[in-house]
Amino acid sequence: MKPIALLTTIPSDSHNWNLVYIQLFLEEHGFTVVNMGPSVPFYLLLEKCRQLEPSVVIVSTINGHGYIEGKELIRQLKELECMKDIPVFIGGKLSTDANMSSLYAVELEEAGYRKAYDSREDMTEFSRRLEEILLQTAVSR
Ligand code: B12
Repeated sequence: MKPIALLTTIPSDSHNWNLVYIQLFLEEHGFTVVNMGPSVPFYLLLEKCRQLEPSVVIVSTINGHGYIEGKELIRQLKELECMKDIPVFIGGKLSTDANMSSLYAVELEEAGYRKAYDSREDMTEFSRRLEEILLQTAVSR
């Protein structure tokens, strides 16, 4: 059975094509993807995490509010016992200021994300992280 990647966004973000793109990217890397679609309220995400116990959670956000709502999201997620050790990644366009986004990425990592990607970083590093998770999941089974 393939490991589950839970794909989500922040409550205010109604963009969808970024989610479609990341879903395909994750599927190509060997994950079963549960895509929660745009504008996901925190409570629904928490409910899904409890229900699925995913191997990884990916937050894709491009509307510029990621650096604010992304912090609240990770705070609530890490309060769940089943999510304490699960890697969570965030990426896309983290703010409306490209220069500030790399600083916000650091803040988001300090808040609990395994890695935060601003729009200029390429997908190779993300691929590498996904491959690590696949390997770890295979070993722990
Ligand atoms: C299409 C679009 C819309 C459509 C959305 C349709 C739909 N069903 O999705 C509509 C018209 C509805 C819309 C609305 C709005 N939009 Co709009 N939209 C866009 C647009 C033109 C393209 C986005 C897109 O689909 N890209 C295609 C996907 C595949 O690419 P991507 O999103 O860039 O994702 C890539 C990376 O970000 C990265 N990535 C994404 N997620 C992740 C996650 C991880 C972990 C990693 C590693 C990488 C990663 O990988 C992807 C592929 O390279 C962009 C401008 C642009 N050219 O990017 C603006 C843009 C995103 N929108 C913007 C805004 C402000 C809005 C509105 C608030 C406008 C308004 N005032 O009403 C609203 C409301 C949005 C809301 N509430 O969230 C801004 C966001 C500001 C910012 N971040 O700087 C942008 C950047 C336009 C701009 N230059 O100002 N939008």
